[in-house]
Amino acid sequence: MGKKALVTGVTGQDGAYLSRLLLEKGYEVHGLFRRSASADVIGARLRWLGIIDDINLQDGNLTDLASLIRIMRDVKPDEVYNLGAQSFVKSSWQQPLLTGQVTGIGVANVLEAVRLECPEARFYQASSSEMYGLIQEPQQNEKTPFYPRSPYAVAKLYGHWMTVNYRESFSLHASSGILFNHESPLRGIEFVTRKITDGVVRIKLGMQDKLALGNLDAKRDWGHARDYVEAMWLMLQQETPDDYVVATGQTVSVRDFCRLAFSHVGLNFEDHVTVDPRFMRPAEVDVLLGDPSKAKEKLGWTPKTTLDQLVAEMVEADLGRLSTQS
Ligand code: NDP
Ligand code: GDR
Repeated sequence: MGKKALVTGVTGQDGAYLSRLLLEKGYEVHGLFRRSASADVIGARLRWLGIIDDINLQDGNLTDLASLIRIMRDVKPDEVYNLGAQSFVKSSWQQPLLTGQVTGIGVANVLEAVRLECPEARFYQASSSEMYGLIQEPQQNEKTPFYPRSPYAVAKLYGHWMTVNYRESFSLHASSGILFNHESPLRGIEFVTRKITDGVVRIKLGMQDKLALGNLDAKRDWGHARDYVEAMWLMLQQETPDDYVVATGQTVSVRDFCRLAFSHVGLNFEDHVTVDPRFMRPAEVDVLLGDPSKAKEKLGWTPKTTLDQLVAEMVEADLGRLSTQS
């Protein structure tokens, strides 16, 4: 019998790539799916990957503990991947309490449901490099102290420590992946990389002339989501649960990401990018740079996709999407 996995956040970027990976490995995949009035668009990523009919969608919500208990009882998963979150940092200042409920308390809800209904299941928590925030070391590893800079990061820190605490208190096989930014053609349109590749293509096709962004000096360690979901799976295949940084070990500014993306279609970003204070944040994370040595050594994980390949894939995907509309 193949293993059963439950993925929260199944309709998001990582949920879609992880589900495809698990299906390829022969898992029975269940996904937590929250009811929406826009049901026709909500499964778009799973449809894009051609896997929506292969996933058992379970109606529930991270804020509704009863629904999580029911689903754990019905499914009895071998592995639980908690990817669901209010994941857009900028919105977390507009909706701090909701972000706390979903991104923070939501983790406690999933852990409780696992503890009560399937304590043998292995659990993965989607922790974030945002927890390093105002960085305390130039390159961040599992031992670097945290200094969150947004309501989102504060909520993630709670989820991270709850994962560690449930591992230590109840001997759950609970691991936390501290993932640095990872992108793909399935990235949400409001995140800066996808906003840029979508903007590049609209400008190239004559649909617009300018692209308004915020802080061009921010630097991030950007990898490909397809590579990063493999690290999630590898963590749950280890005998002992643990915490791992997953990153490329290279950091690049938003400005340089623009340069790469515009030049892919033969344009100069300086002719088109403007800075708009609306996209600045009340507190910024200036630079993130991860040290993935532990994941390399213990999981045998390395990123496969270079930044140039990532940018090219994202621009090409947006060209494919938008060419039919221009
Ligand atoms: P997305 O924003 O693409 O996906 C978030 C998912 O969470 C969606 O499926 C969304 O459902 C779901 N969700 C939101 N609120 C609820 C709720 N109340 N109940 C149930 N589900 C809910 O995120 P990513 O795929 O990019 O990221 C996956 C996880 O990894 C997140 O926890 C994120 O914070 C974390 N992370 C991401 C990184 C990255 O660079 N991508 C880096 C580090 C951590 P719906 O489709 O209905 O909105
Ligand atoms: P981030 O991603 O906040 O790192 O969180 P995002 O792409 O939103 O921002 C990255 C950096 O780019 C700067 N920036 C802009 N950002 C957006 N969204 N829009 C703009 O116009 C813009 N201009 C400049 C930002 O200020 C920031 O410095 C992502 C999410 O996936 C989180 O869930 C995850 O935990 C972290 O990555 C790791």
